[in-house]
Amino acid sequence: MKSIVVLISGNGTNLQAIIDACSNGNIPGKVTAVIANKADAYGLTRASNAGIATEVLSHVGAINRESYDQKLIQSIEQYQPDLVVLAGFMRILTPAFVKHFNGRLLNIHPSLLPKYPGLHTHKRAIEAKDTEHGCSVHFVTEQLDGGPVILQAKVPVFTDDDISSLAERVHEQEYRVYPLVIKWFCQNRLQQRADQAWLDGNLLTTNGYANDDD
Ligand code: NHR
Ligand code: GAR
Repeated sequence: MKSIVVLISGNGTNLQAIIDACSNGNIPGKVTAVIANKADAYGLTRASNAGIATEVLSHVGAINRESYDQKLIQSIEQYQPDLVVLAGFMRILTPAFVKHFNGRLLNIHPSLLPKYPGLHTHKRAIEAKDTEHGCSVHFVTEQLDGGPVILQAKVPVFTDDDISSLAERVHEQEYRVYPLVIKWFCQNRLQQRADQAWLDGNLLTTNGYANDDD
């Protein structure tokens, strides 16, 4: 049984999907702690309700990013995680943090990477009049939202969409793809080597497992 530590900043609906997938046996792992950088993150309540340890490590008042991330490493290490999962965690992590958890650090990003790294992805997709949008699960590297993609899910964008209707459609896909990728990792089927992701011994290319170009 793998130990999974989840980092959040907000609502924690992805966290909930992961907790549910662990408790129904879909993921051979256990969420051993949930750590938030915001005391009012609702995901902390979700964790408590599931009997999971929680911690708040506020970035407000931290001297700099390096010292914040060192404290974060110490908090996380108490739980000896096999995997660290970013689920709506809104702080950019330092190279030292990324190096420490290299190969066992995942993120879900609400766009079809490499399109729209960074923030406000739904707004950017609507403004660009994109006809498709989605989410990407990737290993985290020093390059923001630039680590190797493992799996993506696409959704259509409709002409009458606003940010919230589009975000909701993407969210439904996030709850499917993130638990699936975490399951693969916990089954030892998924590895990061150098800056590339491998699944069942196969190299994953630009768009991860669901590559259209294959
Ligand atoms: N850290 C590294 N090194 N690499 C990645 O790929 C990371 C990362 C930390 C977080 C998630 C990411 C996303 O999926 C993520 C990926 C926060 C920001 C950001 O600009 C950007 C991307 C992501 C998360 N954060 C602001 C900051 O100054 C704060 C914004 C806020 O508090 O609202 O850290 O999109
Ligand atoms: C998710 O849509 C996730 O993709 C996104 O934040 C949301 C968190 O929702 N992540 C980022 O934007 C990272 N910068 P949740 O707290 O309900 O899981």
